[in-house]
Formats: sequence, structure tokens, C-alpha cells
Amino acid sequence: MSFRKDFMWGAATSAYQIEGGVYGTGKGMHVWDVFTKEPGRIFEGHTGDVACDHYHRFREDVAIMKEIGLKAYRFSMDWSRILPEGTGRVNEEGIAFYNALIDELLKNGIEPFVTLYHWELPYELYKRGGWMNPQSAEWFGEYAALVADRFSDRVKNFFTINEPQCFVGLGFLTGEHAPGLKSPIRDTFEMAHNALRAHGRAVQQLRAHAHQPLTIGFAPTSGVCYPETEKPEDIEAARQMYFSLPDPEHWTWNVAWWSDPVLFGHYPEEGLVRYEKYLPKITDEDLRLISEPIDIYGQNIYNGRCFRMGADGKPEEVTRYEGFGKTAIDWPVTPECLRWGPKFLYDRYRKPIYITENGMSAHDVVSLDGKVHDPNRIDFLARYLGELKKASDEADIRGYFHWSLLDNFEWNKGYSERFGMVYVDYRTQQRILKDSAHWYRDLIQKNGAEL
Ligand code: GCO
Repeated sequence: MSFRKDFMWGAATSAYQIEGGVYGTGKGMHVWDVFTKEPGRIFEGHTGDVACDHYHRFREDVAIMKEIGLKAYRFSMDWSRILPEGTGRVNEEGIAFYNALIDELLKNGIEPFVTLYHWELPYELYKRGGWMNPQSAEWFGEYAALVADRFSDRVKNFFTINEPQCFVGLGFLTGEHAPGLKSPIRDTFEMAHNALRAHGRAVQQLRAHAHQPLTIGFAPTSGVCYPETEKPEDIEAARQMYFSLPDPEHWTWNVAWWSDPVLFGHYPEEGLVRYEKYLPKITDEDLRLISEPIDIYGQNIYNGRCFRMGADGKPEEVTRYEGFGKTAIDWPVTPECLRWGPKFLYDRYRKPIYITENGMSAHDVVSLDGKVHDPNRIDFLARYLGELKKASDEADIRGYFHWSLLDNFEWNKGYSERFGMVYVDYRTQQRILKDSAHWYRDLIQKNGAEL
């Protein structure tokens, strides 16, 4: 049991969550820039206007990555920083920022993995219907082509869209995230379909404009279903549940509706029946576009639910015991998800897998000794990565990106949740490596041998 020799140990961030540099940088507005100014939307009225000020401090942040020994860094580009109106006019200052960041990473021997879309829908495109507009696939393609033109001489690895489950589900069904709408279910299926078309168009455009062969994937999320025991029937129960489809009002929380069309070129039959009255027109041409071949499968995984096969031959959920472990944000601690998630995904989709996000929020504080002690995060990582190591025997797993490098703007929870391996004091922008960052450095050096 071991990780590949060339395993990519990394950490992840996203543009709006860390960059700041919103004003005076030539950037356009996106839906989060607007949403965070709405009273009552975000914890204590926090915004990403300054965030970790990474826009101005990226050199220091890359030095921190180097100190931790990261082999790879996953970050996202803000579409509206590059194309302020979403299409057309280019903001050269934004291009220069990402160029400098990429160069700094490469100079320090850190492999960049770029995500094109981590939820920064340009506001000008939102006004034209955003993902509801079938043209959105072309808009996103234009952006992808530009990114490939300008950066793919140095960047080889790309993810198109991040967690469509969230930007459609939280943005347009529950309204907790930008743009904060409670849209008809019918609309959200249309948006999802267009977002998948946009993914496909981006894959085409990245390749068409690439300066070298690229490795391309996308990065959906999922709550994993894992088995109570290793009995074949329990494994089968968990697998069935993992790829099952929920009720229409929660429909975005699933794997198969998003990933089957990308990897197989068709939506799951069960969903076509179940969601029939909400579906847009789906053409063969759309499905060909959506299933434009990709190279790798990225998956964000934070937790899961446990299942066993019931006496009646139907999967049943194993209830959590009282006092079950949880993180500060109230998510359960379920290390098994990092074994069974990648295994089930690999069995089904047969693509090399990257864990594009995993980590935990804790109530980290600076102690009297000036350090940030986070034994709970170390314990969490040891457990989760131990399970991922088991999965490495059963699936082709290429890398792991810890969420997150830095404490950052946690969407509608503002700065109240700390997911970083590096503590950020938002008053001074001072960074302090938490104990977990030192632990991770040792782990990387030994390629996880001691897990
Ligand atoms: C994502 C995630 C991150 C979050 C993290 C903790 O979409 O990639 O939502 O942006 O910060 O998952 O919630």
C-alpha cells in the first residue's frame, strides 16, 4: 500500500476566496462581488474585497507553499478579472497578475493546476441571463481559449468548472450563495445543462489553443456513500446509493447527473424518467459537446454517509451514534469517504483521479506561544489520508489538494470558518503556518509512508 512516486501533494484555493484586489485593478464585477454587498446575506457583512490580499502578496504565499514542500497548487482564475465584461475586452492587468503568479510557482518548482470557474460569473453575463442563456457555452469557450492562448505555454493542467452542484444548487435553488435566487427547478436543470455544455466547449477551446498537450478535467463535489463493512452486499449498497438521484427539490446533490454525461455521453436513465417534467430540450449534439473527452477526473470530497444492505435487499443508512465526531462547520468526520469515493468513481468512470479538495474547518487561534496548534486537523488528515492510501491500491489516484492553503473567505459564512493550513490574521494579513502545515511538510517528504 503506497502512493505513486510522482504523487502530486498539493493545496487548493479559489480566486474570490483569497485574492482581494477587487477595486482599482481593472477587474469587472462578478456575482459574488455584488451579492456580498447585499445586507444580511453574508456572516457579519463580510466581503471578499480584501480577503487574504493574495493579489498583492502572492510572492509571500508561494514562498509559504515552497516551505511546506507543495508539489502542486490548485487555484482558480477570476473570469471577470481577465474579461471584465465576460467576453470581448481583455484586462491586461489581470493577465499580468496570473502570469506573475504562474512564473513564481514554476520558479519554485510548484506545478500549477488552474481551475477556470470557481463561481465568479461575470455580472455583465449574469445580466444577459448567465447560465440560463444557451450562449453561455460560447462565452465560457471564449474565456477558455484566451486562458489557453496566454497561459498554456507554462500551465499544463486545467479543471473547467468547480462544483456545479453548489453553484447551481446553492446559487439558484436555496439562494444561500450568489446570486441568491430561488429559481424554479426547471430553470436549474436548464442552467446545469448549459454549464455542462460550457464545460465541453471549454475543453475543446483549451485544446484548440494549447501550446502543449494539456491534461484537462473538471472538479465536481459529492457526499460519498461508504459501506459499513467490507461485505460485498454492503459495498453494493453504498455504491448504489452513491450514484442514486435525490428528489427534485434537492436534485443537484448527486454524482451521476453531472458526471455520467461528461464521461458517458448520456444522462442517467433513472433521472430522465424521474426529472422528466423539469428537463430542457437535450439534443445529441449537446451530449457530444458535453462528453468531449477529458484526461482526468477531479473530485472534491469532505464527508459521507454510511450504508449497509438491509434484510429486504435494499440499502439502508447506518445512523451516526450520538456524539459522532464533527468539524467546526458541523460536518461529520468520516475518513472512509476518501477510500470509497475514489474507488467507486474509478470503477465507474475509469479516469485517473485527483482529490481536488478535502480538509476541515476548525476554531483555530493563535496561542500564547505565538503558534497555531491544530491537533484536530492533523488527526483529521492522518485518518483521511490513511484511507486515501488504501484507495491507491484499488484506483488510479494521482494527487491530493488540501483545502485550503490559507484561511479564507468561506462564502456566506465569511471569515468565521478557518479551513487553512496557514492561519491568516485578517487585521494585519500576517500568515502563520499551523502545526498541520509542518505535519504536511513531513508527510510530503516521506510520500505518506507513515500513514
Ligand atoms: C468549493 C468549495 C470551497 C469551500 C470549501 C469549504 O466549491 O470548491 O465550496 O470553495 O471553501 O469546500 O466549504
